[in-house]
Amino acid sequence: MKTNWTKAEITEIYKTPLLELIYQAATIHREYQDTAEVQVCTLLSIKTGGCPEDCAYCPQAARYNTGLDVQALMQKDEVLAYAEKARNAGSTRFCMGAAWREVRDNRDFDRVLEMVKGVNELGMEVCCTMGMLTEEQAAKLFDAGLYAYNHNVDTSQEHYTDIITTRTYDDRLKTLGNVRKAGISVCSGGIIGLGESHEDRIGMLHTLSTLPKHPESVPINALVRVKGTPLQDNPKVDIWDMVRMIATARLIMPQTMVRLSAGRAEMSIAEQALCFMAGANSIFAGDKLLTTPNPSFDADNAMFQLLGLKPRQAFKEEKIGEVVV
Ligand code: SAM
Ligand code: DTB
Ligand code: SF4
Repeated sequence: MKTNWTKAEITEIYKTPLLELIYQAATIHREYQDTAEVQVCTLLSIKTGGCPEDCAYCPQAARYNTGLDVQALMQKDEVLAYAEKARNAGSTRFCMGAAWREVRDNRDFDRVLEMVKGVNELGMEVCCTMGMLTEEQAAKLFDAGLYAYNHNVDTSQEHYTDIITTRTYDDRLKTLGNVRKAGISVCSGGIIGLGESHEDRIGMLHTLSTLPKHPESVPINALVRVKGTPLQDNPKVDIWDMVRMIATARLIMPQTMVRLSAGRAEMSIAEQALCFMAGANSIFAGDKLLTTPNPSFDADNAMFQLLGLKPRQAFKEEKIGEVVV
C-alpha cells in the first residue's frame, strides 16, 4: 500500500482527462475489488442536534437556526430495533451518529457501549461517529465490539479553518490515531462543495492517503445544503467533480472502500452509476442520512437490480483472512 503519495503525483492523477481517469479507476477497481458488490451501511442519528461546534455545513450545530428537533441520546432497545430492521433490509454495517464535540466518560457513553455490544450481536459491522475520542475511550469501544469509527478530515488542512474554528485539523488526526491504535477500522473522508479549490480537494486526498495506513473506508460526501447553515447558498456539487474525486480516491487507495455518501438524494441513477464505475463501492442506505433525506431502501434495491449490483456481506475482510490462513 503506497502511503508516500506526493501532492504532485495526486494532482497529476486528479487532472487526467475525465474519461481516461474513469477508465483507469475502473481498471484498478477490478484488480482490487469485487465490482459486483457494494457495501450497504445504514446510518442512525442516536443523539441529534444541539452540538456546540461550528462546522459551517452542519444542520446539527446549535448556533445555526435549521429548525431541527434536538433529541437526547436514544434508548438502547430503540436503536437495536432499528438496526435489526436495517439488517433485514440488507445492510451489513450499522453506523450510529451522535452530535457531540467529543465523547465524555459518562452514562451516555456507557449506554453507547451497550448499543455497540447489541448491534455486534446482530452480526452487523458496528460503526460510530461521535466526535473526538481519547485512546482509552477507543479501547473501550473496541472491547465492546466496535468494528469501525467514522471521523472525517472534511477538507484540506488549509481550508479547514474557513469551515470549522472550534477544533483543529490536528485534533481530527489525533483521534484517527487513537482509533487506529485501538485496532478499530478507520473510516475517514470529507465533503466537496464547501467552497474549496481543486488544490484543497487534492490536499484532503493527500492527507488521507499518507496516513500511516490508508483508512479502510473513505466517504466522499457532496454537501447537503441545509437552510440556516452558513453554506446554504453554495452551488450544488457538480456530478463530474464527484466522479473525479471518487476516481482519484480509488486510484491512490485501491484497497479502500470508497463511499458515495451524502448527496445521493440529488443524484439520478445514471449519475450514481458513473460513481460506481469510477470506483465507489459503498453507500449509505435508508431514507435518512443523519438528519437529511436519502433514497429509500426500495429505490436503492431497484437501482441495484438495474445495475446488477449486490450488497457486500458483513466482515468480509476477516472471512477472506480465514480462507488465506
Ligand atoms: N459530530 C461528529 C463529528 O463531527 O465527527 C459526528 C457526526 S458528523 C454529522 C459526521 C460527518 O457528517 C461530518 O464530519 C461531515 O463530514 C458529515 N456532514 C455533516 N453535515 C453534512 C452536510 N450537510 N453535507 C454533507 N456531509 C455532512
Ligand atoms: C459521512 O461521511 N457521512 C455521513 C456519515 N459519515 C456520518 C453523514 C452525512 C450527514 C449528512 C447531513 C445529515 O444528514 O445530517
Ligand atoms: Fe457537531 Fe459533528 Fe455537526 Fe460538527 S459535524 S456541528 S461536530 S455534529
